Amino acid sequence: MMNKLKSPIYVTKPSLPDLQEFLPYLEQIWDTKILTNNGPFHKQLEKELAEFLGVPYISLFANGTLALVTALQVLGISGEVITTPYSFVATSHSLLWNNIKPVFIDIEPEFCNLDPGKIEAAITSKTTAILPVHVYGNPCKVGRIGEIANRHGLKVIYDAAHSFGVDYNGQSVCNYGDISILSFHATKVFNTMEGGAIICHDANTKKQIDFLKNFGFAGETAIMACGINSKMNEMQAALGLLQLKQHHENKGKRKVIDHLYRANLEGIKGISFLAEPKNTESNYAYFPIFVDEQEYGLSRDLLYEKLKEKGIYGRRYFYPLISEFPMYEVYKSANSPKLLKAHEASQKVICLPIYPDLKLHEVEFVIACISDFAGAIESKKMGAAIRK
Ligand code: T4K
Repeated sequence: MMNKLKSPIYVTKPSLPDLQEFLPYLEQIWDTKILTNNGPFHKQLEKELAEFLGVPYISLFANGTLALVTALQVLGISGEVITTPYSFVATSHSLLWNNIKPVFIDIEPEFCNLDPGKIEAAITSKTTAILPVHVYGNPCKVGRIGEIANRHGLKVIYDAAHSFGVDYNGQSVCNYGDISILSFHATKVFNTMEGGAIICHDANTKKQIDFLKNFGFAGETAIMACGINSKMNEMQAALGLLQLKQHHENKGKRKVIDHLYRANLEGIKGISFLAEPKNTESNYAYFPIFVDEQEYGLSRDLLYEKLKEKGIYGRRYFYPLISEFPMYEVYKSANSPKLLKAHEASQKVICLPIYPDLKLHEVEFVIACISDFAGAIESKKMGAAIRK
């Protein structure tokens, strides 16, 4: 049996630039005393990110949740919105913050994204939009979702919190739909400690978003709507400028880890993982595995606990389903038999550690533990059979 790790490893660990490189940025902030409210680093990061990602307009935010809340507000979404239960709770919280009723539909098991085949049956006279999530950074079926939305006059807001730097069919996945949001939280592939962004297609929408994230101020004295304060500050923006420089190198390191997991977990009975998405430049943000208790011999939760005993702290993203939380289970669409695939994935998933500084011997240790536990069960079974 494998020993325990000396230092624990977590599902992720944020990357940071060299501290020395950050100091000149801090000195400039200290010199100029421009700390926030669309300062020079904020402006520069918006410009550099739009170029880097290949998107037309981007507005920085204090976090991804407020970006989502504002994205719905700027598009005037109301009534009912069709969404997925298999996500981080912020996705649906953004609806409740806007007094919108979430309507949950099931996911397709291939990538755990909202199933386009289930959208039309959920549309009512109150439906105004669809809010899908590119879960784990894997693109949704954007073509089909777009067609359905057009046919029914619905807006599409993509929660692309996991999808920084993901390209689909040769362009940023954030260019699909009416609007997309990103998260730059510490746990994301690109972080500004906390942070986020909205990506939109036209200058006027960006202008409205920029008003809304600054209390709704449209000039010094006019207020255009009940906006909120969700501005990114200058320290976060400066950090973002440096983080951008190391993104490609970090993505390369994540890719090696992803491939190591794929190559070595493949043979373990009862452990499965998602295929590599086609026509996609991935960001390798997460590495979810799915545990089939019958075949593997241990339940997902037991494997999760046994990994922790070894110092490996995965996470069960996304368990429980959003629809199982008290403020959501009251909705008819939260009824779990209708959300069969989402329920199944949620019961089976563990996201394994993946981040640029994760050492390859640590990845091998994770794989060896998963394989060893299965082996231990097999030999126990064999022992029992011999004794019979
Ligand atoms: N939409 C989707 C689909 C999302 O997944 C999220 C956020 C959002 C919207 C909202 O975006 P933000 O408003 O957050 O920008 C984490 C994050 O807090 C959350 O941002 C993320 N999704 C979600 C999937 O995961 P927790 O509670 O699991 O994180 P936590 O603090 O337990 O961190 C996980 C591990 O990462 C820790 O065990 C250790 C490591 N870690 C974490 C932090 C915060 C560090 O090493 N350093 C750190 O500073 O929610």
